[in-house]
Amino acid sequence: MSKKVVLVGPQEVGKSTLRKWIFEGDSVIKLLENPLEATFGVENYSYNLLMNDIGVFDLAGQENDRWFEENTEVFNESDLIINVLDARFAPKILEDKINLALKVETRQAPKSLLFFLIHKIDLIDTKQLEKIKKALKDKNINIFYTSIKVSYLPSTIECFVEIFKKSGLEWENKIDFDLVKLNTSLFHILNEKKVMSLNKLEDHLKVEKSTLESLIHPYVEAELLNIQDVEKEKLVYLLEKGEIFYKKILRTFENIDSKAIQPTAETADVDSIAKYLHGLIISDMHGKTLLTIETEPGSLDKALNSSKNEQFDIELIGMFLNALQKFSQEINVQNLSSFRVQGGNLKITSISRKNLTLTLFTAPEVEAGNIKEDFDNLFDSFLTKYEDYIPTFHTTGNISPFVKWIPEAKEKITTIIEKYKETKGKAEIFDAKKAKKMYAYLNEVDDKEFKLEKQLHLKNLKVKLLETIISEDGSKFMNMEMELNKYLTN
Ligand SMILES: Nc1nc2c(ncn2[C@@H]2O[C@H](COP(=O)(O)OP(=O)(O)O)[C@@H](O)[C@H]2O)c(=O)[nH]1
Ligand SMILES: [Mg+2]
Repeated sequence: MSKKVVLVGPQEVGKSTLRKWIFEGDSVIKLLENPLEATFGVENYSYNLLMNDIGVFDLAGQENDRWFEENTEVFNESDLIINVLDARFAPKILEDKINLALKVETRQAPKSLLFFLIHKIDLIDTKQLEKIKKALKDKNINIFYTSIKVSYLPSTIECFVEIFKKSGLEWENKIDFDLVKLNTSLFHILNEKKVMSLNKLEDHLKVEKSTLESLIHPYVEAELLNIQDVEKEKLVYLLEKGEIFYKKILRTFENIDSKAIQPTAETADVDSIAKYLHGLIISDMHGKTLLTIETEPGSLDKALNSSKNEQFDIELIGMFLNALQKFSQEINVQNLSSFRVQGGNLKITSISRKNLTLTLFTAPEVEAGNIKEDFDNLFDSFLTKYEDYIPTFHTTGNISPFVKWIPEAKEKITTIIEKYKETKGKAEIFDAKKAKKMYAYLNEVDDKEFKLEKQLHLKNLKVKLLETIISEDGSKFMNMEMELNKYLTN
């Protein structure tokens, strides 16, 4: 995901300071003591927050009027425009500037989210602040009152967390069931109509041509579908393997998102491991299955085949995941080293390494982030153990050596899930108050006397902690607390 953020406002209001504080973890003490050099024109920075590439366009204040007067393109395609204004401006001036910004920005960037910061509130008294709030109270806009003076930090942090939450940052590679449905719909219609032109499919699935091509491509490669040019038209149809695939797999997935089906309801023991993890599959880049492990007999089958399709074939799941992954990769244009499909009663999390993919099938409420590291390790131990054999598997398709690993893997899986059950109560509840307090505390640390390395570490910790607060990730926060304690006692 990439987001374009524009920081705009008159000169000296604090735009560059806010940018360096939030995205770089700079010390507010230093920023207040040593002002930054004035920005000229547009300065373009790129940051990474959670899984998002963020391009920040820091606009020079001296030219503020120019940004608004000329038909400038700087706002085009932006996701977020943060307008910074000085709290010391008269209420009437603030109102005028807000009106002008709204007019220009809604015209130039109709899709962008607009935010207004009345910044440096440490420099005005409560009476003045009340006057401003009164003057702006009828404005239907996102407005925040901020300052980076230490005593105002906790509330300013709240403001930025809210801004980022509203801006829809991503913190997990997530594929939602709409994508799964697109795959099932494609096969469903082809199975029904036997053959269809690309144009008709576009209309039927309501997708753009390029998306449709990305959708079809992996299936053509796997010889499930074929495309043929017939009289200036491109016709798509199911091959025999595709028909089997539809009957044995996709029909099952057509209903998997409906909440009415409760695959785990039949599990007798309410706190059994299978209630958390139904099972896992290791497959290769062609979607061939190396190994299927069910946490309880039939647990994976039950979870995946909730519609009780008699022809269901678990061996083909890998192929489906592979196509899904390739498709998402193409439309997101990014390398998915891990991805997740989340639905009403099932969560599918995949980790890819060295042309192999390990996929976990869990209950939707299981926080995959909390167990991912343990499964990374489990996958690594599998890869190390079978490193030499895997090329042979690619040529022969013989899976019998892998089966010997199952008892060992099952033991490890049990340990991982038991540990998860123990810590989940603690980890799942994200202590936002504590995290924000900690973040504010880190901002009070005066790092001037620190060695460069320690200063950098602090900046890094701040940005990481901010990410944790935005994503409300309980287990990440638990780890951060440990890291912070270590840092602070050093
Ligand atoms: N008192 C106070 N000063 C601030 C605050 N934020 C930034 N400043 C100061 O405002 C001045 C201008 O900041 P700068 O980021 O360069 O403004 P820009 O021109 O909008 O980029 C600097 O001296 C900052 O230290 C704040 O919250 N309170
Ligand atoms: Mg500046």
